[in-house]
Amino acid sequence: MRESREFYISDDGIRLHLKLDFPQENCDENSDESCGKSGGESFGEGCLALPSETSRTEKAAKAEEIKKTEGAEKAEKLPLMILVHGFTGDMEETHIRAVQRTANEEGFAVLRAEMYGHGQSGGSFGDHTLMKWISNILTVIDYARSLDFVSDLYLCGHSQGGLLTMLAGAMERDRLKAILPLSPASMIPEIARQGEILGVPFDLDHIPAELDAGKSLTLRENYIRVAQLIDVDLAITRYNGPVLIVHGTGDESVPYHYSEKAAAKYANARLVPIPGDTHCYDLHLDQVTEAVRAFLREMK
Ligand code: FER
Repeated sequence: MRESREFYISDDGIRLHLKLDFPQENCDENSDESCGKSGGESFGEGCLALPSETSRTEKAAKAEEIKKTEGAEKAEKLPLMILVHGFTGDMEETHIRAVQRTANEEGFAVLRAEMYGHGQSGGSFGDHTLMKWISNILTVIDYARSLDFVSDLYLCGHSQGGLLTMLAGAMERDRLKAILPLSPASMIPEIARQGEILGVPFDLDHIPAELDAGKSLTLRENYIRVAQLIDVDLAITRYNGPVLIVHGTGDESVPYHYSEKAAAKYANARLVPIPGDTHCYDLHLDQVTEAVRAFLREMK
């Protein structure tokens, strides 16, 4: 049985907070059912059929077989999904946990990762930019590739983490079996170029030094300067693998129509609308997890 782990890796001196969760085996320590453990056979005292020489040999052979099976189980590879939160988010948010559990239930290991300036990772929120997040996710992908139990890699992210998923999909197109941008904030670069961020207009020739990002957080100007350079359309055209986009049609932070546009441009995308739902799926989180479950099942 593989154990969940919480740990840190370094991205050029910035610590990244990660949690790795595994599928639960369908048995527990106290249950003999379907575990491949002792099958109720006993040669101990009080046993009616005392062990003959032959049965001892059989027992040894059986023990050897069990050992081999356990070895094979340990060596068995698993698909792994990297999962990233959004802007001001973290890995413990309800929707992130729900997607993680769903993927675990479908037999995927899940590596939740917190990006620069978020959760327990290093860096301050005010200094975060999409380029720092890109550097972070490339490091997380390299780490995931180094794990010997990993078969196929998947990348999933919510909102700004969904945009990151689309960008990383293009960069790691040969390494990601599928990507799952959830309510991706794919419009950030476009609106930043048009002079708007977080619903607040700004003068393109005088980018404000600081912006109020809510939750008592302040965003600094480099966030905007970096966002303006990001080419989402290029990223979309460079990823030909399967894409699952899930998006609430009542999302007020990232309007649904941006996902319609993105899905239409991808070579191989499925868009699942969540009727009337919000940015973080306050109404129908179950529909989100069912869409993710169905997609992952088909991929396996
Ligand atoms: C914005 C709209 C949405 C924006 C960020 C988001 C920085 C991201 C939301 C999220 O990740 O949940 O204008 O600007």
